[in-house]
Amino acid sequence: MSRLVHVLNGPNLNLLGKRQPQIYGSETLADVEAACRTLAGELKLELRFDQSNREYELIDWIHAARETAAAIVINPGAFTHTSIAILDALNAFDGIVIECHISNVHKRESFRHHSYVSLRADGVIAGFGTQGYALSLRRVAHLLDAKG
Ligand code: CA2
Repeated sequence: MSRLVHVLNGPNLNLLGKRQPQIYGSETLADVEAACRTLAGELKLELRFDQSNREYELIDWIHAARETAAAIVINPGAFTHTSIAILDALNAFDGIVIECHISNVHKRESFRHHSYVSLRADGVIAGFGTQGYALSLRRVAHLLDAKG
């Protein structure tokens, strides 16, 4: 059985660590990817890690994951709050879906309180900073281990 986890990052997350450290911290996305790779090795997960500013590219990766991945960890960025298309793509994926936000979206502007992606996600994490990615991977490994 596949233990491939595809970690997907949406728009503007390429700027992580370069602006707004008070909200998103000082780690870059490359730092987050490196930490995820180390942890994935420990958890015996295979990892793909991508970022795009383009909605269609995220959708294409979700479609590709249908054939290859056991789980998707997704920080859809602002598409969280707008994209029915990403929700539809995730609804066509049979594996585990974890929605991961660096900031606590519920403590922020009201337009960040609603998530289309949460309608599909098996778990949601928010407000744990970039540590949320590691916690998401741990949850995926736990669920895959439980499936046997
Ligand atoms: O908290 C999160 O992870 C978000 O998904 C981040 C999105 C935001 O639109 C969501 O409401 C919550 C924004 C990502 C932008 O990332 C930046 C990082 C550093 C500097 C500028 C943008």
